[in-house]
Amino acid sequence: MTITITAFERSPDGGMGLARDTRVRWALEEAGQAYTVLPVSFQAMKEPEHLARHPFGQIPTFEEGDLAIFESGAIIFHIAQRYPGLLPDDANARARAVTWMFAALSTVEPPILDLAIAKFQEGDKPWSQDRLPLVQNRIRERLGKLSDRMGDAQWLDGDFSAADLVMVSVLQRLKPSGMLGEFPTLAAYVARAEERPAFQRAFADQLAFNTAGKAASGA
Ligand code: GTB
Repeated sequence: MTITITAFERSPDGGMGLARDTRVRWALEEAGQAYTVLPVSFQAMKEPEHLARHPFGQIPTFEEGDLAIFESGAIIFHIAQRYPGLLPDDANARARAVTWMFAALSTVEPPILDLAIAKFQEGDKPWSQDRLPLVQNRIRERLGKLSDRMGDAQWLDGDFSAADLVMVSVLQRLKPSGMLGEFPTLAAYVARAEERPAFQRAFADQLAFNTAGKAASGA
């Protein structure tokens, strides 16, 4: 059965890999699964055909046979459960990896998303400059604790797993801010994950997807 995911027709980041289809592509590459990508424009995202795939009109989504799901975390969890290589076999180790996936999405990602909102959606508000340091310090608080927990470890808990894939994807969103550089342990962790061939393939594919035709059109 063919796996189809959705992605921005053109990601606003121009192929920096920060849109959430990249983490799904990465999981599929780690799992060795071929997939096709359905590009969706901002307008099409809010139309009934896509709303049937994603109730909030967003990307990414995942379809295989009669299964259609959304939410990058749920998609990666599904891939990790269905195919070997992304979650440990031992039940307790698997539970810990799943715990870290939730921690990445519900404890680490929210303050990082808040920074994007503070900069890009609230940047012109009169109170924006007062709020920004508060948002940044909430991120520092989380990253400091994460960095302390990792110590000298290569990965969050034993071997590389879906937990690392999700956590690194969340941390990558901080790259434009430069804040990751304040935490050398985490910067090295992200760099280590990005060296994985599966990430390299996923990144190259999304970059090609987001830049296709641009040179020819002069865009
Ligand atoms: N919780 C959902 C998940 O994890 O799947 C969130 C999905 C989501 O936010 N999707 C975004 C989207 O569809 C794209 S990834 N936005 C369109 C809309 O809501 O109308 C977020 C994103 C967008 C752009 C950049 N960028 O350009 O740097 C980075 C990340």
